[in-house]
Order: sequence, then C-alpha cells, then structure tokens
Amino acid sequence: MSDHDRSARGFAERVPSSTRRSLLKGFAAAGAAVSLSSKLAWADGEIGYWAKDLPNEKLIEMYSTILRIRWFERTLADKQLSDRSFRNLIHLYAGQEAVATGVCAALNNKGPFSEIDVIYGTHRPTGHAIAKGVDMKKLAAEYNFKATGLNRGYAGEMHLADKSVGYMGADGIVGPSAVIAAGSAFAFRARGSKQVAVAFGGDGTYATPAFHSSLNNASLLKLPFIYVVENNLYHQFAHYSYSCPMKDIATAANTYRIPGVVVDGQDVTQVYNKMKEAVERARAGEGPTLIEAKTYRYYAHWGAPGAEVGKLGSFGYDPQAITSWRPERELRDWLQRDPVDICRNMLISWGVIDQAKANAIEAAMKQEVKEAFEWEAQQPLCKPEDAVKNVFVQGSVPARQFG
Ligand SMILES: Cc1ncc(C[n+]2csc(CCOP(=O)(O)OP(=O)(O)O)c2C)c(N)n1
Repeated sequence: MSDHDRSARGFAERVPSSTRRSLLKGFAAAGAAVSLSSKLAWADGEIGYWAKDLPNEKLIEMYSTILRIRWFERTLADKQLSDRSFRNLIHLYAGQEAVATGVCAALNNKGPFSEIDVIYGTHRPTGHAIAKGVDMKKLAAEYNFKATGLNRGYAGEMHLADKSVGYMGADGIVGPSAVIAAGSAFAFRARGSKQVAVAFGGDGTYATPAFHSSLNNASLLKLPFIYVVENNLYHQFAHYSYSCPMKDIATAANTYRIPGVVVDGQDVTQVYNKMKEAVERARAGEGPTLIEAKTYRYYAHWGAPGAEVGKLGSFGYDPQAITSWRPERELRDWLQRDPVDICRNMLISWGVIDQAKANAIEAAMKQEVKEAFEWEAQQPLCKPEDAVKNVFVQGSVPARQFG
C-alpha cells in the first residue's frame, strides 16, 4: 500500500463517510490545504473512493453478482442455440454486467416495498433483474414460460417484474419506462419517503421524448430520480452517433441543470462510486442525476448468432453477420476490458480475495446457475387456457392506494 493509500485509508477509517463527504466538499470549496489535495483528487479520480471503503463481503457480493449474470446468460445463449425445449427470445446483456451490479449495489434492495428503492429496466433485462435480487430459479422458469415462473409465465423476457425486490419491470418499448420511474420518484417525494427511483435506458433512449421529459420534470420538481444510460454504442445495429449529436449523452444534463456524469461501465467500483453520490444527492432532496455508463454489448442485438455452444468468449463473432454493423476489432478491443476480469483483478489487488478464492466464487456461481436451470426444467408449462386468468377482474373494484 502506498503512503497516499495508507493516509487516505486512515482518514476513511476514522471519519464516517457522510462527514467525510461534506468535509471534502467543504475543503474543495475553500481551496483546501495542499496536504488534502490528493484526497480530493482521489475522491473524484480513477481509484474507487466509496467502493474502497466497503466491507470485503460487499465487494465479494458485487463480484458474485457479475458472475451470476454472466453465467446465467451463458446458459441462456447455449439453450437458445441448442435446446429446442427452451422457448424464449433473448436480448443478452453480457459485457454490461458491471453497470447493473454497481447501480443496484448502491440501492436499498431488501425490506418492505414502502422502503426499498425501485428500478425500471429495459428490453435487455437479465442483468437488472439479477442485480436487484430476483431469484434466478424463478427467472429461468419465467424465461421458459413456466407456470411457477416469476410472473407465472405471463411475462416471458420483456415483461418481467418483481415488486418484492423493487424490480418494477422490463419493457419492450424503448423509452417510456423512464417516465413511469420519474412518476415513482414523484410518489416518493409526495410521501416524504427516502426512496429513490432509477430508470435504465440504452443510448437509443436519448432520442425518445421520455428521456427528456423525465429529466426535465425530475429537475423542476427535484425528484429522487436517477437516469442510468447504458451507452453500449449501438441501438440495434445503428451507432448512437446516428441519433445523438453529442459524444457524451451525459452532456444533456446541462440542459436540465442537473449533474451529468460519465462513468466507465466496465468497472463496477466506478459505477458504484458515481451511483452512490447520486443516491445520496437524491435522498437529501437535491434532485436527479444523469449517469452515462460507457459499456459494450458482446452479443448481437438479439439472440446469439454465430456463437458456439459451451464456448465462453464466442460472442457471436461471425464475419458474415458482424462486419456489416460493427467492426470486429472494436469487439475485440472491448473484450480486453471485460467487467469480470476488471472486478476480479481489482479485488485481488486490494487484497480482498486471492486467485484461489476467485476460482471458488466462480465455481459457486456456476453451481447456483446450474441449479436454477435444473429447477426450471422440472417446472410445468403454463397452459394456454390460463392466458386470460389474472387479466380481467369480475365485478366492482374498490379504489385503493397501491404499495
Ligand atoms: C418505441 C420503440 N421503437 C423501436 C423499438 C424497436 N427496438 C427494440 S430494441 C431497440 C434498440 C434499443 O437500443 P438501446 O436503447 O440503445 O438499447 P440496447 O439494445 O443497445 O441495449 C429498438 C429500436 C421498440 N422496441 N420500441
């Protein structure tokens, strides 16, 4: 550990994080003494600040979540390629795991619905759902339209929801869920709760009215709302420069006079740090934040064309299919910055785990995923005649407040 790290860690251990944050803010504003300047740089710089303060168990949980998502999806991809009994359409999230994980790690995910934070997902739901705490067995069963699935087989992939953990749903329509998320934030504000609402959206949502109206209103009303743009460079097969005139989508925050933050979406500690700042701001009544995570999707927009069964790393590289919309070298470049590797290497360098422990965590996560799909395979399919159950209500329905 360097002197710089040692003194920073000592400071971190002696002073509670809330006090530390206001101290640092105060020093920054006052043009603080030179001896503190390295800590100020550290707070905003490349090395994790909030994440570095976390207990080992929490950091290990973050690494485990990234691996859960990776292996759950690896299994989904294999099933889609080779298992005719698996029925679903899939939009794979692989490559982006650190974004959902870092975001959700900074939220309250356990407790009564009136206290937990909520997230609104997208058509690419697996990472968001697992990171928020959705049970993988029920998720696997839902993806295969099983009667015992998360939503009894009604949702499939793009209409998943699990209120018990504050996962308010995937959405097959690009954009509008941000407005619903801002509505949740409005409800939290009206009730005086400390909850926060998060909207996830791809770079494709920049060009939708919902992106702008949710941020505009959240700014005007100082709502506890955080918009996380996962900029994976493409919407379907079009580069985001086709629909956004700015390199950094976060720049849009200037229009709405709120903080706009760009973060390395491949590094879970960076995502966590920025998210933590945004959550504190939202809970303190200071209003919304726009976070843009620069990231990359390994597979094609939909499904796993060109991938090979059982081969991790064959992310659909198929010269015929791929070069028409993204360069092969770009994919290979991003594979060098894989979120699994970055997280593992970071935890090893911080002394949180060693290589043997990393291997053991990976084996445990693969086992969890294996058991989830084994359970799913035993579950009954939902019946066609059930399709209209739980959809219509007979008789009158009393007005009531939800949640
Ligand atoms: C309103 C609407 N328009 C078009 C589509 C078709 N569509 C599905 S996904 C998608 C691209 C979304 O891109 P982005 O938001 O960047 O997310 P990504 O797929 O990259 O995760 C489009 C255009 C849709 N589902 N909804």
